[in-house]
Amino acid sequence: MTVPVSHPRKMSLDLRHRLTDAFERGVVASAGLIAHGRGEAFDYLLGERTWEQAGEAATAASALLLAAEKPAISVNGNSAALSAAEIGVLARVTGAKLEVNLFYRTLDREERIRDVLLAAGADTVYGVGVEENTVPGLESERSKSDTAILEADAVLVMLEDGDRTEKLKDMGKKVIAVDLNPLSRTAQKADITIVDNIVRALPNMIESAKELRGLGREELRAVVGAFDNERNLKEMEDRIRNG
Ligand code: PTJ
Repeated sequence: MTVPVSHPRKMSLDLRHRLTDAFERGVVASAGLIAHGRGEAFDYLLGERTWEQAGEAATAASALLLAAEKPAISVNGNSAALSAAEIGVLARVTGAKLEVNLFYRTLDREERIRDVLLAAGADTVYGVGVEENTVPGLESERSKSDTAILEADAVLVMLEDGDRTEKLKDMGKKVIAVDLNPLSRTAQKADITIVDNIVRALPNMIESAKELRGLGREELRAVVGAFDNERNLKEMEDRIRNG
């Protein structure tokens, strides 16, 4: 459906339709539509804009991916529906591997999401058809990780909540989250949390990664080290409560 350019909520409605179209194509889970609604509510409260805290988190996140030996980007139905092209670009700029990882996992959805990423320009996509639970202590289907995430030292997870971040950290990995809810378990447990809409956060990460990619590992680590996630989350929470 085409929303008229004059509609005051055009951007928000266009994003909704990306989700509903992707749901009809079997990419997004039905619960993904509800998850999007929760994100919309937080985005509305934040004024649907990128705050400086989110910009700082995006810079630190790009530095962390660039500094990693084996970075990986985990992709679910919602992130593929909203940002497939940007995910492909970020993977290329940072050297990260892409892996499909789903909560409502079916082989059919894994293949569809892989195909969306390939059509958007990704080179290789991991995570399709893994049958083994490979993340210790994680009981959901998200435990079926492929080599990209298993071998990674830094993982970007987007639009998911639950206990995976804790388990990935228990495996010694650094975790970056994109989540509009600063109070979610994933947002709270990640090393770097970008409290922003994925459609704004990923272009910011790409821009930062392009600016930072000339730096050496030590300089990149210094950028990461200067970032305080706890304070950043608290400031974003305050914005929501008092804004
Ligand atoms: O594709 P699958 O099978 O892996 O399923 C994915 C969903 C999204 C259904 C699943 O991970 C889920 O239920 O997620 P939650 O627990 O609802 O968490 C999603 C989080 O993402 C919430 O904290 C939302 O506020 C946040 N969120 C939703 N849309 C956006 C967002 N954050 C950033 N940008 C968005 N556009």
